[in-house]
Amino acid sequence: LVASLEQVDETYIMVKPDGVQRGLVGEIISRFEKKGFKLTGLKLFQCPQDLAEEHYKDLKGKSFFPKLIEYIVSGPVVCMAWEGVGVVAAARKLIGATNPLQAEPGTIRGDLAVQTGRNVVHGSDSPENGKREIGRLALLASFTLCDGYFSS
Ligand code: RTP
Repeated sequence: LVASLEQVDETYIMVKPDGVQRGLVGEIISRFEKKGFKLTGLKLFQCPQDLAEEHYKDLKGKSFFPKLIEYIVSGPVVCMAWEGVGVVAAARKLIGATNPLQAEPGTIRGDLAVQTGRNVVHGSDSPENGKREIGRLALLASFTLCDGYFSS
């Protein structure tokens, strides 16, 4: 009964081009699997410019925006949907602070990165954005979900 009252959310996790190029995809997937979250979608693809700009549109006015878009489209990314109770906030904790030098050891960025502009992974910042980001991928990149294959 308690479990049924808990909200199951979904989050969008993207291994950025540096993470793919450095061979960190398995390591990153493994951290979410070991934590106990459920993988419901996975796709390796080259992110088009317009999708990258839409994904980061809230940062459009920032000085680093052009470099950020250039980085995101510089090579393939791995897009994933992960499901679970509290998954959005927990994923942000597993990922660590935006600046990898400030990210705690034990987090993905804290263990695997040094530069803000090469911080290996993205995670949605709210359940609403998780749904929105996954929905956008479904629409623009034929990203489909496979849920219901086991109950957690
Ligand atoms: P993300 O959206 O990628 O998960 O990252 P975040 O929430 O931790 O950080 P956010 O402020 O949303 O920034 C998005 C991404 O932009 C790049 N960035 N560069 N040069 C800079 O000062 C700077 N600041 C942010 C990073 O790749 C960051 O993850």
